[in-house]
Amino acid sequence: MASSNAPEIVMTGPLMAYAADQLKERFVVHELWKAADRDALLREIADRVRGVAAGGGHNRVDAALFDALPKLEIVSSFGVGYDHVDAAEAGRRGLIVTNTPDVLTDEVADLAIGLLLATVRQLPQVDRYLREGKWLKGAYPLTTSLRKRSVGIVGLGRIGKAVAHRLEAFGLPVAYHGRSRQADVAYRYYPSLIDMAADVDTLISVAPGGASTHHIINAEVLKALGPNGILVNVGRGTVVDEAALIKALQDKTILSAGLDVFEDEPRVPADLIAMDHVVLLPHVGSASVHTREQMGQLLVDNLVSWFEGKGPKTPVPETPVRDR
Ligand code: A2R
Repeated sequence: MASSNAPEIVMTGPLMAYAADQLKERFVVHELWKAADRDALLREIADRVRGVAAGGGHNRVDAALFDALPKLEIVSSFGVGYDHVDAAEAGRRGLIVTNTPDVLTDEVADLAIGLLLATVRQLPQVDRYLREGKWLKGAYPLTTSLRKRSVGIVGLGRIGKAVAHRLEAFGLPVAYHGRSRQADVAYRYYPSLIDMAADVDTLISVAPGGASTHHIINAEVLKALGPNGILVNVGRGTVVDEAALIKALQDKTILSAGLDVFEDEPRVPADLIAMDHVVLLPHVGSASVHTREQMGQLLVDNLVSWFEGKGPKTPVPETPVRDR
């Protein structure tokens, strides 16, 4: 238990015990999602709360919450993606927003490669085949292959580069699309996503969510990817026009997809679930004990560092870094 004069913070939703227990030792914690009357709790604590710990993507942290907490200084968010936090608005108000980058990069990149292999070699389907006793009647049909594939990465950031390094080890050519060419990167750059999709047969999306990436992988991009095309998405579901993807899969405009993220999580369209030729994961990119503990620690460390007057450890680019 924190002392009664410890800084007061709000948790917007549940966090893993590893992080929540540390927060409760250091801060007076108000658990917003548990309040019977959320607005009444916010009114009661408005003059005292200086921090927010934001877990996961479902509880929005936006102008309404900032208005309700006029003494707020910092929002420490769990995960590298922070599209559930209105960071631009926070920046306008001089508030700090932090996320948990880097500590999950390798884990998500590993998952991306696993999902790519699972999709190309149909690993979940093959597993089901064996369990259903079908091997006794004959071999599983031959699958497509990673051999001869070329990959376009949408969003060559920290995770995208870690995916690209792994693909190099697999002997696959890599290209990338982003808003700008990266001077220190030898992979082929495409300013146009549709041009890249036309030149490769495998797209891996590791781009963040938000307005600038909304539905950039659309019907035209999928058509350009073509009938041998495979889409892997480990970034954000909103980057892909899910309805267009479903149609492209149904019409065989592309071959298959491996998806760890969806537009309206945890709801996954029945049309996708009904398809046997896609691989669907429940947003588990960073979901190992090791990596989730590192992320939780960084969420805690950002708040501790801030309230010790040492500044935020990993502020997002939209927010000003300011000393207390
Ligand atoms: O556009 P650039 O050159 O700033 O490259 C960034 C790219 N990106 C975009 N690409 C295309 N269109 C856009 N509108 C756009 N906005 C950003 O995404 C950059 O290469 C990449 C993001 O890289 P990082 O900021 O290093 O993020 P990290 O750690 O790789 O994580 C990526 C995403 C997270 O935001 C979560 O949504 C997910 O993976 O876990």
